[in-house]
Amino acid sequence: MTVKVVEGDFLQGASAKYAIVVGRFNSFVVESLLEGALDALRRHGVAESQITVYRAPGAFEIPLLAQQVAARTKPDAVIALGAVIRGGTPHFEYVAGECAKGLGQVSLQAGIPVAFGVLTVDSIEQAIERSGTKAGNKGAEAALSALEMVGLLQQVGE
Ligand code: INI
Repeated sequence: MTVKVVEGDFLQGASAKYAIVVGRFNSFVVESLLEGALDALRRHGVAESQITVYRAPGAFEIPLLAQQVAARTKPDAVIALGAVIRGGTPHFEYVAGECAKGLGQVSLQAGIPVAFGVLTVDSIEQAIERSGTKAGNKGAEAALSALEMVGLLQQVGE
């Protein structure tokens, strides 16, 4: 008996259309996430004409912008990028929680992958580590996840 396995790769999503929704807050970190995401898409064959970047004020606003972009421009995937840094304030919990919850809703509502490249970290040091230094670049990881999911969804039901 041969079991059919359906799995994405990084090839099929190359001709798809991607929207990157970026929160400007903590921009010194977020711009590195954006560079990482763009670099990952380009190096996997996605043309720049297939990518549009949208900027929101902060992570709290990312879900609404992502929802509107998904509804009005019909991308194949959204890549959400931002940085929520705790810094000892309870504001963190609300902003990070609403951003994650909202993006999950957008994904299911629109029926497209929404990659979660929003850092939720305790310190600026952790944010720097995850935006292109010793812990990799979470923007690039999010872009790869979007690419893989686009290819995977193309295969479902084939
Ligand atoms: N927005 C972020 O993207 N990251 C943060 O760390 C952050 N903190 O800590 O306050 C943050 N706040 C702004 C928030 O996203 C909204 O833009 C603001 O509350 C206006 O609605």
